[in-house]
Amino acid sequence: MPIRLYYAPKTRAGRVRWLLEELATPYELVAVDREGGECDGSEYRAIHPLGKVPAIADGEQVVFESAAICLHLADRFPEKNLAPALGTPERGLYYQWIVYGVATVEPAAMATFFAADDEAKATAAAALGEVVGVVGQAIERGGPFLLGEQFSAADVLVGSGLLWGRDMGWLDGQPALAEYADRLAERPAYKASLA
Ligand SMILES: N[C@@H](CCC(=O)N[C@@H](CS)C(=O)NCC(=O)O)C(=O)O
Repeated sequence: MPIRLYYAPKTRAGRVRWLLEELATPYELVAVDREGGECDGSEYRAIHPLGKVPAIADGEQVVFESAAICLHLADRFPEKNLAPALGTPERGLYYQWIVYGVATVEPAAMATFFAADDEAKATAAAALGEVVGVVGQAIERGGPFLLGEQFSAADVLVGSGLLWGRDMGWLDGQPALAEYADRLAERPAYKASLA
């Protein structure tokens, strides 16, 4: 039975779809539309208690939270090499970047996106620039990916946020970061995930 991805376009479900494409494993998209789609309101809350996307059903197992789903899927298909081995220095860096993506980059991006006025937006954008600059410095020191030569699920987690920000001009003035985002956007799996 293929993995079911509870999905809505232009949401964090996109990063899970990208990872599934990188894994080249069969999956099924289940449209979540709270206004009358295949999986609306209360029925969907049996899958995700807050009614949010993404979530997956992998056989009987349900997982929600995009980072947890990506960590789980990368481990589930070890032969695809999207996660370093447990207990290695690379695994530590892998955790670092995945958590940095959701716990540090995302809140800074949200603060910029939802800033109430121009002054607040400028302040938030400056803070976001510093936060994503850390990613750019890491790529400059040891790219082309966050773990060096090895592309991993960490690039999907961090990269999905950067690609969203790139479209809003948030990577302007950060050439290493912009090149990293361009490199990710060229991946066939990323392109397939947009279809
Ligand atoms: N931390 C969660 C965030 C999930 C989330 O907020 N999803 C948004 C879309 S990106 C959503 O479903 N919003 C619909 C709603 O809140 O009703 C994750 O990474 O999965």
